[in-house]
Amino acid sequence: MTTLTGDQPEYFNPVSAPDFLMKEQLQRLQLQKLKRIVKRAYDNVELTRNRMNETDIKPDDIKSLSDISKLPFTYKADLRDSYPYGLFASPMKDIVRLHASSGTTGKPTVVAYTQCDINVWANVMQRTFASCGVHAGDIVQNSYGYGLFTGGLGAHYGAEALGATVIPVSGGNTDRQLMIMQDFSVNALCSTPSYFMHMVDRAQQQGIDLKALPLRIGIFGAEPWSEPMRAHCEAAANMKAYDIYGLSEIIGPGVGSECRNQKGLHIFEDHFYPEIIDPETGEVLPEGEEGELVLTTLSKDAMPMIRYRTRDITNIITEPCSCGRTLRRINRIGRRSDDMLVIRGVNLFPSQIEAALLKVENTQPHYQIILTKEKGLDQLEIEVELTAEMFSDQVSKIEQVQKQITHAIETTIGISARIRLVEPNSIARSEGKAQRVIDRREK
Ligand code: DLL
Repeated sequence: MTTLTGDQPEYFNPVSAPDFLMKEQLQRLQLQKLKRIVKRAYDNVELTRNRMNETDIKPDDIKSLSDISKLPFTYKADLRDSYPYGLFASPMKDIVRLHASSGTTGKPTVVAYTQCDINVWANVMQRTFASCGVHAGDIVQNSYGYGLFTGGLGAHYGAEALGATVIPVSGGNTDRQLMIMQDFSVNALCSTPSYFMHMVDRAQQQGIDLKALPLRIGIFGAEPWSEPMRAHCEAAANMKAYDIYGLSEIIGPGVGSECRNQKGLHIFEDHFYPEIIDPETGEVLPEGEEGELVLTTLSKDAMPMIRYRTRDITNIITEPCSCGRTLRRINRIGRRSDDMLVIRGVNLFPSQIEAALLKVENTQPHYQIILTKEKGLDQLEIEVELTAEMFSDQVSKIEQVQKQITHAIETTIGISARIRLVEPNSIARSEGKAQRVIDRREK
């Protein structure tokens, strides 16, 4: 085990060394790995082999990194269609772990890991923690759900590999979370940002001052969150809040992470090859342009993913990062190509609503978007929780807040919304990913 004490420069830590490879070295490694993984998928996964045959491409045709664009895409539907084991490239005897993500309809999608894959996962999560400033000896409260969701075990193995002390509390039971946070002198917390906001509320109700605790770092991800939400989290607990990204189909958390600069997420490119494509045409876009992130796993043995369509919208940041990491960065993921809401012909994303709401002073990031149809016309209603103090304020003050929010929404997204201010704690809290949108329109 390598000990990261935080006293040395980051590139001095052997664990983080791949983050600082020279571009040519990295690309050489990527090409070598790409050739191997494409061959592995072709030889062992029927779906990939058939798709490659249909487009008349063979593993030997991959001669440079840009040849990746010749390969066919893999979609979420492919995992569903081959449920449960159809995309595995390893025999079951070599598979040591399964995870699954719940789909909106019917069966979950299943993902598999060999022992080598688990080791890679621990490595990228270890590098994630290091990049967020967690050190050996830190106490890490892991409030991501343990179980089929990849958040809990992914963060767990990474924090252990780093030499931190992990508290595997999982999600839920917020009062116990707060007790642990105080009694165990927790330095770093892993959770979804929305669940952390719930903890903040509950702490306030109980008179616990999170700012007075040794908590330094929040490692937040698994759902979109905005810059104003980050400011909220950081101010509530006097800590730094970092964005981490990943998806079960690729590995789980550990695909990318922010560094101390908090300006985009470095992709662990020695294991995951990113491309940005036009989601409509499938064409690769020039570096820097916004589009859909497509990822190819360069190391995953049990279930190689070739050009997986993540549906997550972002862009590659072209400038180098002053932290010294040579890994390319993506901008935070504010939306997915499939969570776009079309309301009266206007396209909008839940994250735009969150950003507009949080511009209004004293609003909390507890909200829900409700879509209905009245006389054939889409109606947008946003329920926003009042804070306890505001709830006891005069009606005129509450009306003023309502007006401010209405104005902020209208000027930001360009359509009018009905704002309903609701009692504190009346919107259901999630222990994992928040459900922001309730669509009651008939399909
Ligand atoms: O959410 C893995 C994860 C666990 C990531 C813990 C970070 C922390 P899935 O359940 O398969 O895996 O969901 C993946 O969640 O395609 C994104 O749409 C969304 N997502 C994940 N991280 C972020 C993030 C885990 N930092 C899907 N910002 C992805 C925005 C995110 N969206």
